Amino acid sequence: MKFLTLTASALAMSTTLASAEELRIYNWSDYIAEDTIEKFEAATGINVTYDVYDSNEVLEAKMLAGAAGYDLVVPTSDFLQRQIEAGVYQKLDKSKLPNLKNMDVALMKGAEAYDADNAHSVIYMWGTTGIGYNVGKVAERLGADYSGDSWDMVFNPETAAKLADCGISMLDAPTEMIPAALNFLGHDPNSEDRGELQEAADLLTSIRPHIRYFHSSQYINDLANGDTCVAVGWSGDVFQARDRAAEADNGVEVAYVIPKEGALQWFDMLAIPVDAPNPDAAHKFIDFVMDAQITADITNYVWYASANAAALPLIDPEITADPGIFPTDAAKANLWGSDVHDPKYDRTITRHWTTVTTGQ
Ligand code: N2P
Repeated sequence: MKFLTLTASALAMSTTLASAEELRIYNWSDYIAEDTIEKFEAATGINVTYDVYDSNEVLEAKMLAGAAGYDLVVPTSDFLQRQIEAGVYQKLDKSKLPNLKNMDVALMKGAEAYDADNAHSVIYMWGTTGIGYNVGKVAERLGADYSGDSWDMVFNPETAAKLADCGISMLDAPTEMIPAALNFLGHDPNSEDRGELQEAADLLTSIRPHIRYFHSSQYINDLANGDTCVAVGWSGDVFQARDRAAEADNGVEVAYVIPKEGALQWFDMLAIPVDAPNPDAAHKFIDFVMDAQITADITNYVWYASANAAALPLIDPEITADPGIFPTDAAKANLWGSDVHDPKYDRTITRHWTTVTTGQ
């Protein structure tokens, strides 16, 4: 009797194990709708483990080390390209991705600059790196007629000094911040000129005393609560801050601006590591998020632009009409993409960034 019971429970256990298919996702923080994972689990019976990061460098270190155990990750396009070259990602099996037909052809064509034939990746969301600010506090310090549409707000030491007391934060993203400083100085944001890079680093060092912190996710709540008043940040994150402030009804008005000098435009890409334990489930998830309604739900929650043409009619008109999320053609003309640079350039950037952030 006892033997039989044991056998029965052993059987039950192996059935559970067989049916509990796992999918491990590693994505940016604040980058998915509240119900996306739940809906995917309900639709497929696959259990999802969902971890987050807020830095391409952190993701890259894990990917290059290998055996991270993830089935799906979301590098930004220039990082993706370098990681493809390092052999980190597998080719997608497009026969498993019927919803590819929903993607915006022009945007996917743009992403081909980083991944030929879109062989390894699909655009998850895209956006810009601009400035989020507290409208009231900035007006108090710079005057009501300060236009707030320029990198002057953070890169001009005199302006930054006036804002320092209410808190300026900057992304801890060297490959985004140094090019923005280059652009402000009138140089090509992709410049590899050592002298120009030094000038950009010097500019950042000169404003360093006015920067409260370098961090790439904390600024959402800090802006929303009025604990900081200016953040160099990612478009959707700043809109989430605006949304959180409105929900808290705390009198904080947050605005996002793509500075008139221009800004970085990036694509975040869904990609499957070569050593993914469950690439089949990863394909299922990619196809799931390319569903028009699912991706519209994500954009409606995180305020990042979708590259899914079929989803556009399902996105809140407030979002599709906002030039901070879907830039106007005039603003688009000033956006730049991030080139992939050689390892020597990367070491230079890393060295400058250490000096800027630690003073050493
Ligand atoms: C989401 C940040 C995604 C933008 N919090 C970074 N490419």
